[in-house]
Amino acid sequence: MKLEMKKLSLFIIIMSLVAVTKLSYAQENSASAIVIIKPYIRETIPGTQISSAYMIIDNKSENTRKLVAITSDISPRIEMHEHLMVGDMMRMRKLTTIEIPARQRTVLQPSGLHLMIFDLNKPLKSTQTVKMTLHFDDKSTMIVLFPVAGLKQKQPHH
Ligand SMILES: [Cu+2]
Repeated sequence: MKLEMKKLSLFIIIMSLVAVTKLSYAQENSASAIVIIKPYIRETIPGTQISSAYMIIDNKSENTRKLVAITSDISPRIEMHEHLMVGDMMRMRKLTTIEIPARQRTVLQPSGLHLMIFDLNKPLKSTQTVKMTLHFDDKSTMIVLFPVAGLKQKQPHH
């Protein structure tokens, strides 16, 4: 009887170790360590086929992550952009990646880093939500729902 109890507790200890190992493995090796805060995409300006999208990317992992691509059914061409001042002019520049340092947040916001959506299949209306897939450098992906923000809300000048 005593031996059985010992065996059982040993079994429980081993199983909990396995569970803990699996959990930390999952956290360090998938996009679960990335949290997206307040995503939104702009309603389309009538007569245009472009939009831009914003969010805060929170990297809770110990590793620097890079956003490398964005895909969606709404458009065949979604780019990562930054705004920069060239003399007195605000210009946009295409980026190949957006870095999110370990244990830090990278903010995509008007007049700063943003996602630029070209060649929209359909105009975006403020009642809808848009699904986009974020692709990271560790090959992980994350599907994010972006509510469409109406034109009356604060807009960047593009
Ligand atoms: Cu842009």
